[in-house]
Amino acid sequence: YVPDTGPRVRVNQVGYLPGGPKNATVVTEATEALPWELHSASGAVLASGTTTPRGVDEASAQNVHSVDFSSYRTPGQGLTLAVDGEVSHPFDISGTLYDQLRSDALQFFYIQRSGIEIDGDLVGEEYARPAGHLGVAPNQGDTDVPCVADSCDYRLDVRSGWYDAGDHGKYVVNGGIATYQLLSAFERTKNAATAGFGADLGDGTLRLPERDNGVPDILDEARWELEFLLRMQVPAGKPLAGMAHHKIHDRNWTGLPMQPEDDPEPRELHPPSTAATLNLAAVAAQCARLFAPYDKEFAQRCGSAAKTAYAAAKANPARYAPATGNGGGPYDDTNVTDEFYWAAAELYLTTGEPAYLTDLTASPHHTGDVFDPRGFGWQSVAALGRLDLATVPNGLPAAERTRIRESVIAAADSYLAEIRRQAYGLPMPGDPNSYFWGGNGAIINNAVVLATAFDLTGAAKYRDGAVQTMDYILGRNALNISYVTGWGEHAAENQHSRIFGFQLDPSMPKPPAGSIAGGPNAALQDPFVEQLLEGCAPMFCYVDDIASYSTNEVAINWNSALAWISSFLADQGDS
Ligand code: 9MR
Repeated sequence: YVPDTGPRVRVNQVGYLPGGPKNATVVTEATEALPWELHSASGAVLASGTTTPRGVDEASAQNVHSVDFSSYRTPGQGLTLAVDGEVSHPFDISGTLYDQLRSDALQFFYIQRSGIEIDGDLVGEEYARPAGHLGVAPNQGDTDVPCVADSCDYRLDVRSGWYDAGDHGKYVVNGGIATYQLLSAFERTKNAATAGFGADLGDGTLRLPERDNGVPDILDEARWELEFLLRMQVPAGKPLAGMAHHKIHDRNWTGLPMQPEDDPEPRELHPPSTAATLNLAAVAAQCARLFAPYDKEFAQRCGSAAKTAYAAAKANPARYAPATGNGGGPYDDTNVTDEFYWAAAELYLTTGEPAYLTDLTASPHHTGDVFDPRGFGWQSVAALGRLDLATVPNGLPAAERTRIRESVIAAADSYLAEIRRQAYGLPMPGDPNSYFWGGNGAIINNAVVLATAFDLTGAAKYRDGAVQTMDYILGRNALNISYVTGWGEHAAENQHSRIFGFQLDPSMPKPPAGSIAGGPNAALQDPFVEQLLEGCAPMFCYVDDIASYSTNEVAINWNSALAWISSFLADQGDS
């Protein structure tokens, strides 16, 4: 199977910031430098130069050249780059490129909501649907869900939250990291000296039922999940009180497409896990400090849930969710030292209490290297604690703060070095291990570290690294595809989702603009790509087909990364 990858000149199809780096990659057999020309929409030559031959790129197995046209800074629309007889997809140069992407990426969460009617007046009639999983037939409802283990013979009301991805499951560890990233995108605008240029995450900025309620909309959206996470906590008086149930999902997998309100499967609450409990502790602690100015009662509810959860996890430090099961994903994790570190960090940042500081400093992650070359994610969360300790005001001694900040900057330097090595400008090594399930989310998370280094230092090279990372996501890649629906001339639009079933049933919607696909996965973990893509070079191990859940699903934790970075980049404007 050889996909049509269009013109051999690969650009960020969305575009480039006027003052930012402007790089392209050209696929060619040529070994000598080639002339390039930047063209206006009407064909005028705006700039020209010669390419830099880069040899064979490891991840794509392509012979490639790079083009750097950073010195051209004039805003324009519909520009193209011409090299070697080929003309790139069109792109813009503009300081406002990422403003709308910030809101599209965030708007995705509203459309993923469970337990509430989706209002077509807010997001378009094609996305309108009745509330899912409130117990209205044929749904069996999240309002009264039986726990399926011997240890828990009760039922809980665990309505609300977001559907995790293309399925109708709701998983605390993944809900936790996604909520963290929305809260962190908001918290950044309060703390970063480099934030605020056009920053707008306030009230009335999103199309939500809660808009104009005096609370920033991004917090309103996060709260829809926070309320779910709080409901997943085992109530007082029950066994393992204070811990969080790991997940709730269907007893059996359903087929595609399937709107949430049509799901007839029994819903099942799975037993508590230490990882889920610590995720709840961390995110509820963040909630407590960020909601305090807007809703004291809710902030206190979060704060008390965070403390109870943390204590329960300490009393039950090794309850692991199984790696097997049916009807939902496992989100299994048998190393929770990083979750302990993250939770202690968030609780310390919120409360300043010495007990959390003691636990934090005793953690192996406090001084260890928490920044993986292949990014952080739901299974490895130590980086979240480190990033927040570096950016959220706290009472650590100055030398400690310096050490923590330097660790973020050192990680960013290593990602920059990788970007320079990669002809497609990625902050990840080029071997197959970088191309895993959900790798697009992890790639963007490395850009989040780069962006944080920019916030800490003001050094443009870090911001430029974040921009180059988005070049890869938005089209400067071997498949010449933007992985974000609606963004770029040739973009993913058939992501695996029961809700966005257009490819199977044209009466259903496509994924909304701003939905990011999981991305190339060299391990080929679904039957569709196992057959279709056998032997693929890592960057080619992706297909824009609804059948491929291991390369082309939507998910809240990847969209939260996209929301964070587009919020950061929207702040950069013309600079
Ligand atoms: O994103 C998850 C990825 O890291 C795992 O390797 C994969 C297999 O366990 O599961 C992914 O998460 C899926 C979850 O299990 C169920 N809902 C859809 C998620 C995205 O594909």
